[in-house]
Amino acid sequence: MNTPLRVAVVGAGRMGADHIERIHRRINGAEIAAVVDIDRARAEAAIAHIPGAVAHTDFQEVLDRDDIDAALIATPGFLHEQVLLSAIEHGLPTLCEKPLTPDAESSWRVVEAEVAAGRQLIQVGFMRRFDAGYLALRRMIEEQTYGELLTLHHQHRNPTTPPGFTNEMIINDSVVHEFDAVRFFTGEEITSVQVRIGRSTRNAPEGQKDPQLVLMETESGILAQVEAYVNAQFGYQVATQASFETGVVGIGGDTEPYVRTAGTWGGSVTPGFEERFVEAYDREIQAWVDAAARGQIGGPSAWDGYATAACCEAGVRAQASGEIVPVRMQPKPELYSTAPVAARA
Ligand code: ISE
Repeated sequence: MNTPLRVAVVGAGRMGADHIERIHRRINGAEIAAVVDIDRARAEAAIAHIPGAVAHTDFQEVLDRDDIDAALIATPGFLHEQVLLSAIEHGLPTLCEKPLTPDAESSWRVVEAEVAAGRQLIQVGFMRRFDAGYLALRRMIEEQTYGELLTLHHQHRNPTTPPGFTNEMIINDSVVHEFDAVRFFTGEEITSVQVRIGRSTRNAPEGQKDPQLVLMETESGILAQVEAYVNAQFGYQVATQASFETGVVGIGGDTEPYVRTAGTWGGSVTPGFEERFVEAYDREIQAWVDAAARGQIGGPSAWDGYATAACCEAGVRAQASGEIVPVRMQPKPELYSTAPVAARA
């Protein structure tokens, strides 16, 4: 048996703690060797049950160790750039939760650092690429099972937003996944974004307009629209309907169990993204671990992180202007010349 990949998790908040449990309990070929969090007590609590794992308060302490093979970054996006650049400098395979960084300029610096290093080390946490429904739809698009894809209709509904979730975060934190999903489904870049804001729910916090309709166009003219509705109250729903020349395909619909009881029929709604995408997260992290053990990445790249950051930037400008805003991007470096990595089911 090969020795397990020794992983340092950076950030012991909601996603970090979730990934620590995942790697500790369900992922093959990896173990938690370190956790970094500015809050030492939180870091220690996250690994209290994992023998041998060490809590740190600074990523540099991890870099100074010689027994760490890979890093998983799960801190807020504004803290990512420095950790990513150090990871690249040290040749450390890294999975970075989305967003790669909060804006296109800093994401481009990460891409440039990888290009200078001459190898891809950063995988971005767009876990939906590992969801069975997303993979099935992508295959139908590639194989033209129902003819050409014409339009995409996405629903992105969250029950509520955490404190401090701004209007811009609807684009940067939620719609960012839809930008990546459209790129994943179509294999094309997004060329423009428009955002329309109409009547808002009274359940939105001060300053936030919810829901928002986002319309994007791809290089070949496919139109994709997203309803981003992040205070929908009822639960979590992320779904897509795709219209083809000879069929319409839906993914992310309600699943079993289907229950009849007390004069009602139906099932339950998933409460949040951890439950909705639990299998996708497991597959994502397994693919990353397997690839990192070979010094490679096993999913979306830093280029995908940069491209979605450019879409978000256009999206935020479109929120403010109501105009159709072109997505401005640098040319794609040769290092990323292969098509975006698709997960295999
Ligand atoms: C959250 O950060 C996520 O990444 C979820 O997948 C997304 O559905 C949600 O809207 C975001 O706030």
